[in-house]
Amino acid sequence: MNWNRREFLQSVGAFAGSALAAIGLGAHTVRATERAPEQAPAEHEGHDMEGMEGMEAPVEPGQPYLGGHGSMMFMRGHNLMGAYTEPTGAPSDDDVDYRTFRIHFEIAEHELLPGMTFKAFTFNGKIPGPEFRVKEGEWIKVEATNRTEEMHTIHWHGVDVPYTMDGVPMITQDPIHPGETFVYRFQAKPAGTRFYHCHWGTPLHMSSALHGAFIIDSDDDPIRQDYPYERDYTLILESWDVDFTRRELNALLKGMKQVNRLMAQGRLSPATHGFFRNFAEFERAVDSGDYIPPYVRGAAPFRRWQPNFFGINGKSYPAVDPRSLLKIKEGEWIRVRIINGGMGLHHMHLHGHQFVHVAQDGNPLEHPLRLNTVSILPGTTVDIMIFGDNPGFWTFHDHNTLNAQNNGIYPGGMITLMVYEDMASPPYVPSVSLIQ
Ligand SMILES: [Cu+2]
Repeated sequence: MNWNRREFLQSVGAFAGSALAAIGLGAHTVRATERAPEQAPAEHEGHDMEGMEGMEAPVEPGQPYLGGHGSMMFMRGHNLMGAYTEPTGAPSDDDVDYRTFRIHFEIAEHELLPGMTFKAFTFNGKIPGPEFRVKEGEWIKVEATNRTEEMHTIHWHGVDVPYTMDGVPMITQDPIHPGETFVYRFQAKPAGTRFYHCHWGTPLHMSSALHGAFIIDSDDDPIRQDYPYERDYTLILESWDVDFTRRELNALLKGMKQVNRLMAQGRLSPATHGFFRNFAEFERAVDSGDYIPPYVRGAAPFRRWQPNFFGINGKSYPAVDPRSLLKIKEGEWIRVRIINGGMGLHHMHLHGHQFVHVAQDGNPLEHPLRLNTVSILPGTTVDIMIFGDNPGFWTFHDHNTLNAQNNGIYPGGMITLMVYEDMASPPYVPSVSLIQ
């Protein structure tokens, strides 16, 4: 473990102050890492904790604290600023060659549409998070740094990782604390369209908007052999209840203030956060009356979630992200990888073409289907192949038209276009329509 003492916070008060800065006012003191994931050196960037010298480490340097089951680290002083946590369960740097990525959690303001922005949890300040492009069998190391005041994890959805790398809080790891860097190591397998998302406070964190694509390429991809293609596109389907997101972020800020107060008074206890070593302990606490569960108090964190904005790759129609524009030429196959990064069910319909549904959940289908509408359940990924045989401008959209709206106004939301690049003089070209 690699501790940098300068990076610890100076006081509980400073901790509360930084919570305010990060959430309430957006006055982040940290820089966003702009670069997409790439092979990058694991250099430390401690700028968000400057001037915090002289702090006592909450855990002795070098002392492993992730060894036990349900280790309750959450309660051990709470402060893990600057910690660099290496869980067990994967080969060391000496054993295999790792390709290293750095990623961070950050609250960022995001523009869905001109005139419509909202604050959300993000990876690297962007919605969606950066796309990983790796080769099957490659060893991957991801240093995930938490630059927010809330807990997070990363779950590698559909990737067969060792369980200690699975990113499920209190089942496979303690949540990543504010200021902590957690290192995920695993081999990229199996090949296919996969994704990653936060698994802490999932209804809020995953949907708005801690998710991103994790594409594992293979040298002998049967889909590429059957449908030779040069270009592929990734579409992450998203839905947002921006009011829910605002309410939850504000509630979180309030909760952090309370934690800081209790911590200052030395009254922070596991039950404050509903943490128990096992089910029997929880049961006893309820039976004795020492603990009133949140669902009885009516304080369950997942309140009404009614998405009012929908999108693809962080944008709502007519603001189409360039990555979502399906460019095609006559006689060309393109591959479209669709990932449902939210909680809704979407039925993507392509005009003017019969595409081939070739993979489900990243895995090639033995019997591909010719379709023009494909349903994508929450948590699933779908790969389709489109052949360019009908030049024009074609919409590709959720056929649940309630999701093709912006705040209830049609058209909008989950709509993109497939565009033939080689049309000499199209007789009609798209314009922008905001209300119909
Ligand atoms: Cu999270």
